[in-house]
Amino acid sequence: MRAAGLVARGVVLVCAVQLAGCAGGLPPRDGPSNGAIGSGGADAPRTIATGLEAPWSIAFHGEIALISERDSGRILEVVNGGSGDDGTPRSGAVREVGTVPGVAAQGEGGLLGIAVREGQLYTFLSATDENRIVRFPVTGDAGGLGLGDPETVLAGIPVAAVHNGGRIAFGPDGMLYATTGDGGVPQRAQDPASLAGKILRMTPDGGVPGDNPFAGSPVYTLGHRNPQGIAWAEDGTMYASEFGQNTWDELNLIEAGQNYGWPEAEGIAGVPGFVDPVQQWAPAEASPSGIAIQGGAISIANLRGERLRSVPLADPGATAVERFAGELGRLRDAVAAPDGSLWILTNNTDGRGDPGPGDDRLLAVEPGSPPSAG
Ligand SMILES: [Ca+2]
Repeated sequence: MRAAGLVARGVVLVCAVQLAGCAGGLPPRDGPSNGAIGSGGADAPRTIATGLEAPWSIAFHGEIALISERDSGRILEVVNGGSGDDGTPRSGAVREVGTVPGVAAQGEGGLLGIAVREGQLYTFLSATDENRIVRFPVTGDAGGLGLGDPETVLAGIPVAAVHNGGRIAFGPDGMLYATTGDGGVPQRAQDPASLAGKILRMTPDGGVPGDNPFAGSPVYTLGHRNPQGIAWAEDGTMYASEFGQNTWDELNLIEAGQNYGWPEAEGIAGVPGFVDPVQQWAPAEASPSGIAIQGGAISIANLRGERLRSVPLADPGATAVERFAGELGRLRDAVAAPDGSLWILTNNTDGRGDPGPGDDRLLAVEPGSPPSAG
């Protein structure tokens, strides 16, 4: 398998650049490793970049990886795909593309999700008085990218110190989707007139698509507390991760016009009128942010749970594979990389984590697969 070969080679390369922890890949971190399978050994992550400051999101401009930093407001590019011409990894090889103007980092807010379409970089950012989506033309070539003039795509999303949502991505329908949190005001999630506590769907220019479920509104689904991950299966099925309050974090199957319950229902509650999640986890073992679909699984980056969890796409309610528990610290994002691997962002430098050597890091791992495959 291509991915397996990539990861196996990664073990050697990581050891070549890291003096410690070669026997088991990266040095272990303090923390539980309760039954996690597949960690260490041939499954060891390949380091793409190090020294990131509170990174939040990864997006690909062609084959060039871009990273957002929440507090600095910087957009970084990974130079030469993270390796030199001879395949030698260039750990930490990132350069600044530009700084997004207007970012007012506060609490969980700042420069959050990013997405790329047709040479434009879309950013979800917290300003002093609102969250908004702003796009920029990406200028220049690999190793010398820049940002052109900003253009606001959607403004007026409520901002707060917590629960800003903030993930953006283009769906297979060519539309831009954005997750928004309740901003600490739960009832907003049930208010169709509020842009908070929702998943939004808009045209690349920020217009309302004619086939949105609520006429004239970018609201696509409602009843969300703090969703931070969205991804689509090949058949177009959309999934979203969501932070619950104290009891259940969620993985939801997203369908237009549906209500996912918050704050009237949390987790699998069976309340009529609300859609239950396909799977739920206790926040201490989860706290899910970015998700990606690659290799037959939905892979979920978990913050407080400090693990990568992969749910089999063929049966999203089935037991998940858990990897890297307690080894990498908090995980913020997961994306499907063009080379078939899964790239993940650690999140240990934003004040809530315990930074290890090189943190924060962008890592390539083997994509998740169903636990009972074969
Ligand atoms: Ca729910």
